[in-house]
This record gives sequence, C-alpha cells and structure tokens, in this order.
Amino acid sequence: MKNVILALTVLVSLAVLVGCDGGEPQHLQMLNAGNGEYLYVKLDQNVKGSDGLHIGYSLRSTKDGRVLHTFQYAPQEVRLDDFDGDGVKDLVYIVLDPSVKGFDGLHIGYSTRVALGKGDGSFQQAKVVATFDSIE
Ligand SMILES: [Ca+2]
Repeated sequence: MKNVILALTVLVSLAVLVGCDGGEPQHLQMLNAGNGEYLYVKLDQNVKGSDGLHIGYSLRSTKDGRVLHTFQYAPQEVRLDDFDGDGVKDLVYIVLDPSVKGFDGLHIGYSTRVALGKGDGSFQQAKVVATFDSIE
C-alpha cells in the first residue's frame, strides 16, 4: 500500500511538472544525490536512441562524470526517490513513448519508468510502471 501511495504521489508530481510534449528534455535537470553530488541528463553520442538512428541520453554524476543510467527516449522529467522503500534512491522519470498511443490514436503517449538504485549510485534497467495518453 505504501508503494502504491508513493507511486501515485510521484506520478501526480511528475504530471504536474511536465510541460508540453517534445522529444528533447525541456530544461537542464540537476538532481541532488546528496553528499555534494548532483546528477544531470545530457545528450550522449555513445547511447543509441530508440530507433537506433538518433542518439540517446545519459545520466551522469558531477563528481566523476560516470554514466549512471541511459535513456533511449528523452526524459521529460526526472526525480530521485526511494520508490521501493529499500533505503536506496531510485530514478523515476517520464518519457514520450512511441509504444504508447496518445489520446487521439495518432499521437504518441507517455510512460513513467522506474529504475531501481543498485546502491552504488547507478541504476538497474528501467521498468514501465504507468502509461498515459496525455499530460493535459
Ligand atoms: Ca529504492
């Protein structure tokens, strides 16, 4: 039950924070990981996008620049939170997702994904926890 409430809280928070659609992150996102470390999302030529043609994105640390997670789709909003309650911060984000149909069946929708923290600062492969056809 706690996880459901937390998931709903995160979804509502993310939905409120997401602006109009588009394939690019809307602004530079810096996440406070604690202990003076911040995480940021950047275009990364070493990451393939969902279609294999475009480049994807990586989440990196300001401490050492290491890649902590990769994104095939441009994340619209990214948050750090302990999604599963194990005491390790997890990555929660929304992406414009071509596998999700939009409200009119023509445009694409969104998915909310969670990548559980491994405990070393990096994250497991993300899983879709919710999809929605519109953010308006
Ligand atoms: Ca966790």
